[in-house]
Amino acid sequence: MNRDSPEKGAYGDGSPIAAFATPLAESALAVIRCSGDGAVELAAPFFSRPEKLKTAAGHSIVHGWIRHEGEKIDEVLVSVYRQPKSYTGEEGLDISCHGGIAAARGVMKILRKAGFRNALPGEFTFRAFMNGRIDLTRAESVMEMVSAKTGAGLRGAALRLSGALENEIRSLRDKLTDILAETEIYLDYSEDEFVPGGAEDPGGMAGEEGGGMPGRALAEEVLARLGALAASFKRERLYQDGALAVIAGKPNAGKSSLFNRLIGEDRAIVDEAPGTTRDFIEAWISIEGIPVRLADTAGLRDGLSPDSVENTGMDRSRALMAEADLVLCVTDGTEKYEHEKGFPFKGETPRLFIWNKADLPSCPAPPRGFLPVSAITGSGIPELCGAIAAALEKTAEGPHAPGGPGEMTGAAPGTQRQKELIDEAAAPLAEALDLADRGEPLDIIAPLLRESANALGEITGEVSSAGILEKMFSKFCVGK
Ligand SMILES: Nc1nc2c(ncn2[C@@H]2O[C@H](COP(=O)(O)OP(=O)(O)OP(=O)(O)O)[C@@H](O)[C@H]2O)c(=O)[nH]1
Ligand SMILES: [Mg+2]
Repeated sequence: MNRDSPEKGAYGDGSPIAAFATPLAESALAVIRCSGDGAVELAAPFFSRPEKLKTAAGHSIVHGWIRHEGEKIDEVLVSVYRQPKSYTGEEGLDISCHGGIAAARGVMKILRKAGFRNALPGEFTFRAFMNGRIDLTRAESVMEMVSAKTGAGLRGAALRLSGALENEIRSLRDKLTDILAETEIYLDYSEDEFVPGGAEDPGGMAGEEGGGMPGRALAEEVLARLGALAASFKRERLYQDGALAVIAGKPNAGKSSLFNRLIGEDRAIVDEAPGTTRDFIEAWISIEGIPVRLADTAGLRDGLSPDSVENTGMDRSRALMAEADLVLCVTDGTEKYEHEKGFPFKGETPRLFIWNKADLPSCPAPPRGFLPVSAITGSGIPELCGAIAAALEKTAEGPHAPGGPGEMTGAAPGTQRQKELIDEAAAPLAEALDLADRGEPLDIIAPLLRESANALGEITGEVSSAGILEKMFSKFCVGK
């Protein structure tokens, strides 16, 4: 790791930093976070009880006033952290001020005077990583926790924060390192001496079929596990980023009524006249833990409408459907027209067929493949939500995706960076196995194993460079 002394004001310069940890808005409390060697000494002269603060034990709270030149700025509680038992691993203070903009800003101004500089985005977590408090997967999960939209998304992030991915990656890397160590031993034997599984094969690691590669079965196991991790990524993203579900159908089918029912409020205008919705409306909801961006669109007529605004609305509906992860095709069950299954969208996007107005006596039982619902009474809505979640899960499911909707089990990558490095670890490992199959010598196989192990090391941060770290942490929010 490059630990050359960085410029002043840059990540890792070690100077005392401070940042708002809560949004600057009217609120009950605001928290300002400070970290850095000597943080307590710096803040003490601006605190009403300087000696009390200076002698406070780690993990204790001191009550007092932030003051400057005799003026009381705000009454605060200061949580004191002593090195290395803090989030960053440095000495630190969390100052709980009164909420709102003025008090928190006033305290921050004093901290600047005291010598704290503004923290850069993610700088607290950067320091936690540099000081060995957390690995990179845990550092990234901190941001995932902050941005999680649903309970399921939070659970996935919490699993990573508790080290599920770190442990898995470290164990895979250890296995690769073992294989590499064995390989090095074989490389020390001259080729004609070496018989896999023979007297010179110290651990019998070359495997029964030979193939000339020590720890072959173990390498295959690692490769399979990397494949499973990569496959689980899509599902993780589904729970973190969410999906777009578009409600579409003929005019008057009850799309806006269904939209309102699903979001639980009267947002979209409902009217008995067809062609009511022109522009699409959207809202974020949680469906069985999946964040869903739900859109209500203008009804699609066969052919054009005499109304040009409605035609523009229909164009927008089609464009949105093309973008969607799932189209909810709503049919008015009481209508006598042909319920062509493909209507109203013929793209590749997964679809669910909904038979609306099931509450009306004139509504017959739905044809096969249609879900009967009533947007008015709410009947069939729980089943519809289940079907939406299942359909979205299916779009995101890799061959090894574990658990049912909302269930977060075991290790899975949560960020694009982690997923890419998992792929970068799998590719050379697959190549190594392939070369071994073809009887290629170990001296060209060993570097591929090393490449794979290095990619895994980058995931946890055991292998990293200052440039990569700065790029990564700069995407964090300030105060984290
Ligand atoms: N009985 C009954 N009426 C419904 C149901 N869903 C919608 N309606 C009625 O059908 C009419 C059209 O409903 P909307 O929700 O505006 O239909 P839409 O598909 O959004 O229509 P456009 O925006 O014009 O394309 C309204 O009079 C609703 O009250 C339902 O489940 N049962
Ligand atoms: Mg509508």
